[in-house]
Formats: sequence, C-alpha cells, structure tokens
Amino acid sequence: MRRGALIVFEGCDRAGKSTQCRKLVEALQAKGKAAEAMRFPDRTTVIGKTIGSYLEKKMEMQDNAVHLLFSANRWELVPYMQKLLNQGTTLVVDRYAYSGVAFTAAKQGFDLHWCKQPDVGLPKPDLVFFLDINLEEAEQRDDFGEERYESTLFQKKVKDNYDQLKESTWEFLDASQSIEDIHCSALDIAEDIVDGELCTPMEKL
Ligand code: T5A
Ligand code: NA
Repeated sequence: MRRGALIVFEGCDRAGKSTQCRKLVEALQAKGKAAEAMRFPDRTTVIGKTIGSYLEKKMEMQDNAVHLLFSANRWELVPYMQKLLNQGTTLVVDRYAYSGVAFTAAKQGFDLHWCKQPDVGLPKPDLVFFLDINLEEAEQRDDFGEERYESTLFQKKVKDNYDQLKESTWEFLDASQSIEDIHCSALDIAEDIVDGELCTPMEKL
C-alpha cells in the first residue's frame, strides 16, 4: 500500500503555521485524500504538559534538559506517526525537529550540531514549508509576546538558524501574503508530493 506523505510547516512565531496546517488538512480531506493534523510540541502528553508549563513561564528548566524534552515529545509520537503513514494517511505537522534546533540554538552557548543530535533517526519530512515572515509584521499579530521566546531579538536569531537548516525538501512561502494566497500555493505543492513518488522506506533525519 502507498504510504502517506510527511509534510511539516516551520517558521518563526506567529508566521501563520497553525492556520495553514488546518487549511491544508481540510483541503486534502475535501479532495478525498486521507490526511491528519499533528503539532509539536504536543502539549497533551505527560512530557508535553511539562513543556507547556515551561513555555507559559509557569516553571523554569535547565536549557539542555528542556531541549531533550522537546525531542522526547517527538520520539514518543513516532509509533503513532509511523502507523498512520503506513496506512496511507498524510500527516501535516505544525513544527518539527527544525523548530527544536532553531530555537535552542538561538540560546547562549548552544550550537546547531549539538542541538540536532537528539532528533537523529526521526522520520524525515517529504516536504517542509517555511513560512517566511518579516519580524516586525509577526510582532503585530495577535498574542505575540506572551510566551517564552516571543521577543523580536530572539526571533531574529531563530530565523538565522532556520537559514542554516534549509535543504532541497524546503519550500519558502511569503507569509505576508493573504491566508488564502498562501494556502493555494501550499496546496498545489503539497498535492504534487502526496500524489507523487514517495521513497520507501522513509528517509531519516
Ligand atoms: N519550540 C517548539 C521549541 O523551542 N522547540 C521545539 O522542539 C518545538 C517543537 C511553542 C514554542 O515552542 C518552541 C517554538 C515556539 O516558541 P507553538 O505551540 O507551535 O510553539 O506556538 P504557537 O504560539 O501556537 O504558534 P505560533 O506563535 O508559532 O503561531 P503560528 O502557528 O505560526 O501562527 P497562527 O496560524 O496561529 O497565526 C497567528 C496569528 O496571525 C494571524 C492568525 O489569524 C493569528 O491571529 N494570521 C495572519 N494574519 C495575516 N495574514 C496572514 N497570512 C496570517 N496568517 C495567520
Ligand atoms: Na501555532
């Protein structure tokens, strides 16, 4: 049986990832294709609840430790992801390992190499959409600045890190366009991947 595609949305805070994930899943389903949404961090698990408290600044945690928790939160969902992908369901994922690396590496004393190690071996996305936002514009969007990491200086470092992570599977989308225009571009590209030749076995990070 044909496997599903692993599609990820990445970008700085408030770039519009959740909005686009939701619309892409709905559009694929409307076209009769099996598709499900996922997000990282998944704040519903035991690990995810701890991450959630950390992000909401309800608790402090040592930086290396919280990095490993973000990665563990992905690993604990791998069996679920693999099961759906093998059943032919496409997964549209709101953030993945690239967020993990780009955000921790923006902290003092961290480098990209160390940050990548805990995620080595995770299923590799077939397609990564990078929602490219002007940081001044992101600041204007609803709720910016409440959670940890939501400062413009930090986001600038995150953006520089993302620039160093991009590879051939990445598609850049201009996040300043309208929600509908971004969605149309994303759907076109995603459909080509979902209907195209997907390598089996899946590649790994
Ligand atoms: N993190 C995450 C790590 O440090 N390590 C990790 O391993 C992982 C996975 C939480 C934090 O965790 C960090 C990164 C983050 O700092 P989260 O739960 O994904 O990650 O964060 P959220 O706060 O839920 O989401 P974001 O802030 O990233 O926002 P989105 O999803 O990019 O944006 P969205 O779609 O919610 O839209 C934001 C606002 O903009 C509007 C929307 O209506 C909404 O009001 N909007 C637009 N407005 C104009 N034009 C458009 N095109 C628009 N698109 C959306
Ligand atoms: Na989001």
